[in-house]
Amino acid sequence: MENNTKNVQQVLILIKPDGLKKSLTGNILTKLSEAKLVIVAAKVVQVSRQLAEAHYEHLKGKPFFDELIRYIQGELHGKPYNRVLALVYQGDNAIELMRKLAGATNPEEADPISIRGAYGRITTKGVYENVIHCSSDPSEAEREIKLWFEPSELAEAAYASRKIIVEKLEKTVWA
Ligand code: FUP
Repeated sequence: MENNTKNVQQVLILIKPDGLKKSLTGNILTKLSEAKLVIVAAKVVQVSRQLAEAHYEHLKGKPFFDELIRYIQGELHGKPYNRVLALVYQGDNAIELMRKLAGATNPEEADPISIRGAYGRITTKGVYENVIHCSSDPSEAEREIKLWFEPSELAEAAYASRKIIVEKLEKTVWA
């Protein structure tokens, strides 16, 4: 009997500052659309040091860590590319499908038809400028999505949330 069980997953995709500077956003989104997933969230983010370090916490201590933090914060690419486009995709086997389209972490080892193989490079300082980030497994995806997005920013609830009362909240509104 055919197994029709769906394995619906969420995946965090970041188009990194090199992807934005090289004007690859459209190409990357077109390539990612081959996976036939749905977008459940998208926003432009100027990445704080705190967010960068939390996102890459598993790489703390690696020789390329500081340069990697500067890269994701956009310090290697300057204004106005000191930002990333963050997206959440959802669908059956989303992580495996997206990682295949993204290609291997090292652009030199990535399939040349993949996003990283086609557009990535290794800097002289040894950082893989590999154009996009793609979550590696469901628990990392959950950790990352909760780091980058608030529950209200997702068009569909992916994870359990709760309501809290926030008093004395300072927020910026239109002048
Ligand atoms: P990935 O899951 O493919 O993003 O891979 P990692 O979490 O292992 O690596 C995160 C980022 O660190 C990569 F996107 C690029 C950078 N990196 C290097 O620059 N050099 C390395 O040897 C490994 C990773």
